[in-house]
Amino acid sequence: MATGPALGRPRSLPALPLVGSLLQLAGHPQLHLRLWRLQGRYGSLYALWMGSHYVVVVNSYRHAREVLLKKGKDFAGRPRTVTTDLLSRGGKDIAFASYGPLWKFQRKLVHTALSMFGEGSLALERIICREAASLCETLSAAQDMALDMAPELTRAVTNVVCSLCFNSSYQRGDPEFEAMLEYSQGIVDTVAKESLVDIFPWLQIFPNKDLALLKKCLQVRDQLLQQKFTEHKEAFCGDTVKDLMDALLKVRLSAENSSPPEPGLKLTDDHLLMTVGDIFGAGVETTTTVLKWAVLYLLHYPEIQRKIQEEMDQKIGLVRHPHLSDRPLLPYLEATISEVLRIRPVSPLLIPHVSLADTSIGEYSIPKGARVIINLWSVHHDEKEWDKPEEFNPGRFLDERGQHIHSPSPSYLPFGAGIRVCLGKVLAKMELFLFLAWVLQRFTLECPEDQPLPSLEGKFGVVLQVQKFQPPVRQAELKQQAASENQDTIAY
Ligand code: HEM
Ligand code: PLO
Repeated sequence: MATGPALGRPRSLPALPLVGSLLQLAGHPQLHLRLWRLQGRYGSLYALWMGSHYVVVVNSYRHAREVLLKKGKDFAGRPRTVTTDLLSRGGKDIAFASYGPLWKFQRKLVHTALSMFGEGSLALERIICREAASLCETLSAAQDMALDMAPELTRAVTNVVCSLCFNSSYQRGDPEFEAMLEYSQGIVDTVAKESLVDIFPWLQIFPNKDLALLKKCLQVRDQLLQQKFTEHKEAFCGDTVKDLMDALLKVRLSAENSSPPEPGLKLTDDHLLMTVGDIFGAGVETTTTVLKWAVLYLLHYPEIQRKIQEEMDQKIGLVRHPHLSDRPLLPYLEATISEVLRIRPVSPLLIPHVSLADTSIGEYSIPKGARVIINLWSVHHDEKEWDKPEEFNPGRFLDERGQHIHSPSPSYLPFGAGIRVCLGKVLAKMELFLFLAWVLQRFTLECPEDQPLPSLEGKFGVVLQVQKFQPPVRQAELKQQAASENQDTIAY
């Protein structure tokens, strides 16, 4: 068979011995924006060195799809880093685990458990609606008092994942919930930031503030997870499965009892704990972040909020609560959610992938062991694919008659794609729709006139967070509705 000419490597940023290309990246806290801008000089696919690690940066959807879908298996690895190893006890979770039979098994288990508990059944919808009702009650009760909506959104989302993982939930002011908020923020602030320790592991021997904070937060998280795990193990009888923790215990039990035992599929306590830790952590931080971005954009674009509410008034009214089956009736709300996920992707660089064999992307050869960063920010802000990409315009996701939702460009991958696609995509979409529908049916979000609108600039990290702000909340005058029901107005 004729072989083509040997492929060349992608163009590389200049690199110095030991530090690699760090000088070009240092001092830019928003790494996704820095990597986006470097396209101007190096093209949409380029390479760089982080210390001794060869890193390939993908900025176009064509190459992103090749990596994630067409050659998904070639690129299904994950890098091992100091901070993610601490978070996942050496990759015993799903998100930061290397590709292999155990990772596949864990993913399949969680997938099955998620379908069992809700996706596709009414159970999960009921849980989300219960939390949405409680959120609306809290907002309603706030009246003129100052209220920071962020922890309320977090509690609502946390309770959904908590019900799913542990069959439990938190009341307002629960000290365990407060501890969870604190440790999770500490982890988000310190994990997987391509920090110097991750690039130069030997720096661990020196005192490091970030690493110390991460270790302290992980101690608190581990204590909490361990306590839930012990309670479940003691109560587990093998028959009734109330939550994800039980489901994992049950599968482990049947795997242990099967003969012959499946080789390479031994799930230790650490594997179970870290798997639940992933679902809990991902379940809370991602969905809450998107809800905060959605609120922020609605504050900046009141006319879009009004359009969502008009659609809700017409299609649902106020005499009943929104259901999941209302999704086809509310295309403008759906389009708004899609636009939020586009303009502020939660995971702007996904989680880095690693090539498991010598392979290629487009016309370039990629060696085994390369770290591949998919810059979702670039994919979602590509001017060749999106008309005025920095403009918040839900209408771009609607067909000409404004009745059906569609993506105008394939350059859209908020949940990734392929073998490593997000495990919580269905759950997250259910939550985003129901929480926003419930809140916007009853409340108008607005910023008090004397307050500046909060910034739309994100804070880069393992998730792209909204910048911290403490907006006061007041309940303005009630708006009369046709059905003589009241609609509260709440300021965020
Ligand atoms: C991975 C996005 C919610 C669990 C990912 C990835 C993205 C993503 C971009 C990385 C894909 C890759 O590396 O190629 C999102 C967004 C969410 C969301 C935008 C909310 C709107 C959730 C929820 C859960 C979850 C609710 C849990 C129930 C996971 C897990 C992985 C993952 C376990 C790792 C998959 C693997 O490495 O095999 N998510 N996610 N996510 N997500 Fe989500
Ligand atoms: C969030 C903080 C938690 O305390 C621990 C945790 C676990 C899983 C991580 C999640 C954090 C951040 C978002 C991640 C998720 C796994 C998949 C998800 C990285 C660090 C995304 C969006 O890729």
